[in-house]
Amino acid sequence: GYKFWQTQPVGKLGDKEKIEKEGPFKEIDIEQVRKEPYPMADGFEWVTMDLLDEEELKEVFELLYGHYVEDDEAMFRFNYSKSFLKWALRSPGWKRDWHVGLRATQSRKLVAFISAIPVDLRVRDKVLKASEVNFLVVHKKLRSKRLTPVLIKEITRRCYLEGVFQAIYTAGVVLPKPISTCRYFHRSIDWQKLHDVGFSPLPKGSKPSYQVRKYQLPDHTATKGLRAMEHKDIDAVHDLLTRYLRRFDMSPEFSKEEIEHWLLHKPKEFEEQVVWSYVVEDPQTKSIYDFFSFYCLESSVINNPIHTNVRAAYLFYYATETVFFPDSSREDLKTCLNALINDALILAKKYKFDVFNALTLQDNALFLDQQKFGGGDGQLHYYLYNYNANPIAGGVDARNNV
Ligand code: YNC
Ligand code: MG
Repeated sequence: GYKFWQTQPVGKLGDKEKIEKEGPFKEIDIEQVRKEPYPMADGFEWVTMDLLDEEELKEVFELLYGHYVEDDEAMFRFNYSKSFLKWALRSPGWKRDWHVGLRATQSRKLVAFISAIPVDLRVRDKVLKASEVNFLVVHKKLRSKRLTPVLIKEITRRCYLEGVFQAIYTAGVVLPKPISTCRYFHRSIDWQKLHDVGFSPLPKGSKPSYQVRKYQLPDHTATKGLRAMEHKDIDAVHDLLTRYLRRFDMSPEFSKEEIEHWLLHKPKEFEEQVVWSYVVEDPQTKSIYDFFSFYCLESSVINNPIHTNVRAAYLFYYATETVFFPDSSREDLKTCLNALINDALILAKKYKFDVFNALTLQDNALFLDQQKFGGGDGQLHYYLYNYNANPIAGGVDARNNV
């Protein structure tokens, strides 16, 4: 297997040997990188999508809407909104050249897509000028024709030409070779709807009314000083999150501009709200002690007479000053995170989400059980391109589950 991947600068699946010196698999000489796109099969041609253009954005939206990631039983398919795609693909430093499409020459129809955005990625003590590759999709009628390796080679070429020689990406499938693996956990908010669409089975010996009661939430949040994040909080959140993320082996390093982009909702730019962020402000000192965020990603329900969409909130970045207090214990962190995440659930209910999802990363193990999350079938594998590094336990890039 892995006819393509075995030719690429990535680790081998069986390899268990400790890497003594982490670093690139190969040095790239920009002069040696080919200047023209890879040859494409007859009848298809490369295009660079212009995601500032509403029509082209809509074409990418529609390709993903019909053909992107489904669960194993083909009951649900991710339904990324156009606002989400603007948010995810037009982040600070984004490059038009990294929005790569494939069109059928005759009909002009968009039949495949792959994208990258820039990221300063810290792996242990090294910071890589990397790209984050996402939204790889091939039209259902063109599957198994080996278009994927060409799409990957083309986005790699375009990254190399910009002096970016490493990448991070995630996938549900196993490829050579995961640097980390997380599991999805789900916390029902509207259990009845999740049951009706076939997402949540009725546990043996239970009744629907028990399940509904189990997942009930209060109408109001409990944390004193909790409020929506504002523009004036950017510096404080940037400082807190930067210190918090240093506790993990791998994380992005955010600029203030990136904090603003990824965390603040801009009603003028986005028709639909994509991200919700909250801070906890001390009433006396006005200092920010905690913050959390979640984003909205709906899934289409593929074959249901009543429900067309499941509205899911995904836990995004969070941080708390608790870990930096002298003498603070793991138990203190656990108490604090449970209070924060319970409020996040209450807010998600207020904003009409059906389910709240989180991965087994960062400090999430401290609240998943207590907040009634259940383990899902889905796994998410994290990969690095052209970087040889030892496996990483927890603490990966939360943005990469988009
Ligand atoms: C996948 N998800 O193993 P071998 S995730 C990477 N990521 O190669 P064909 C994948 N590779 O085994 P199909 C992959 N899925 O021979 C399959 N492959 O070495 C490999 N689904 O190609 C596979 N989106 O074109 C095999 O397969 C080769 O027609 C076969 O197309 C695959 O965005 C796909 O799940 C996934 O649209 C496009 O099934 C298609 O089946 C599809 O014959 C639904 O391909 C949507 C879906 C994937 C979501 C994602 C991250 C992508 C990362 C790509 C790798 C980036 C590397 C870094 C580049 C930059 C470097 C720098 C600097
Ligand atoms: Mg194909």
